[in-house]
Amino acid sequence: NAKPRVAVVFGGRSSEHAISVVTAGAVLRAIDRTRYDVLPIGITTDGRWALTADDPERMAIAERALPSVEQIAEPGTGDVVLPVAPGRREVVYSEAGSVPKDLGDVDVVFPMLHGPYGEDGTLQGLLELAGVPYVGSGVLASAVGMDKEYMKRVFTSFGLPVGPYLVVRPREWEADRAGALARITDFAGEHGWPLFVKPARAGSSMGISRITAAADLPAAVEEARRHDPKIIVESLLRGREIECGVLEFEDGPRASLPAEIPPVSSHDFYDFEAKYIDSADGIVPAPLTAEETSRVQALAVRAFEAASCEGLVRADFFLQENGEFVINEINTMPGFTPISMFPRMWEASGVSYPELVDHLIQTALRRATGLR
Ligand code: G1L
Repeated sequence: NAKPRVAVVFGGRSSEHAISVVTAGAVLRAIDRTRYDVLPIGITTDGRWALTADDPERMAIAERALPSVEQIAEPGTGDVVLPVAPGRREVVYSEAGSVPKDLGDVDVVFPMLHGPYGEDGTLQGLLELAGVPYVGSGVLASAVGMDKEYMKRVFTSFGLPVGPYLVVRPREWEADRAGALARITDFAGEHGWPLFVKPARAGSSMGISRITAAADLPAAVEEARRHDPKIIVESLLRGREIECGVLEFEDGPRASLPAEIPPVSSHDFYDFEAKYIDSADGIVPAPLTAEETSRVQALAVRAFEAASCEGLVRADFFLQENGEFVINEINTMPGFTPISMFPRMWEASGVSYPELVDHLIQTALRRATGLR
């Protein structure tokens, strides 16, 4: 009789707080209320967990103003707590000096947080400790998806082609800056300019520089190190940008039709909402041959398996001039509004947005917590 209770956790201390709120609004709108009860839990920009209004209308962009958890938090529900104790699944909230109030059981969590402490495996670890099933990848795949070095190492060991890269670890930079810079310059000599200098672990595109001369390297490394003391240097991958969605079914992962992201032309006009939320300009399905399509789909499924992903992943590739695909990265929490690439690729593959949300919840409910 009881409907499964879905806690949607969103917002957070991230530069992409508003994107998370907007996306959670779309998910809340799509969840079938005849099948599930919903508990919206927002995390404010200063890190407080709060119950929020179950009101998707207030979670949309209105007159170019971005929504936030602060605006929709239920008064007096300051510190919602997911108790960290196996076997206990109640969500409680407490106000300072009061007895925690039981908000009832949670059967599954839909985590929608960007970047560190959201999609890097830490929230997933908290939910493992609490014994609460959740949508999407577990601790390992989430952490691998957040660390560009280990992502490439995992892909390589599973036979997936990756582009040239070089890692500068914190100790090397601190002990031998000149040696590290020489190593990067040698790398440029071998693979050519431009280089991209990036934080190894970062949620968004922050701290990334495109460098065309050795003189600009020190500043680029320092900038990347502001986001992560470990940095990665990549050469420019030439080719068409192709993405593919992977969804876990009962009999294993399956790939969607791929999409193509056209090269950005600087004078293009971007709708505020489309640019802010996710590239709405992708071509779905990508104009590829049937052979290219099945080849990239097989690589996407292999990437899902290589990183031990669960639920879903978006895999991003370059189709080089020689006809070979190179994997650029995977995203365990891809853009997820109805106009984002992952939902659009599945829509084109016969899975509507509400069906996608339902499928992810069902997949999470089907698996137990613990080792799997
Ligand atoms: F739970 C899922 F399905 F794994 C999931 C969770 C979150 C998929 C996609 C997202 N995406 C987001 O939360 C975000 C793009 C708004 C920020 Cl990472």
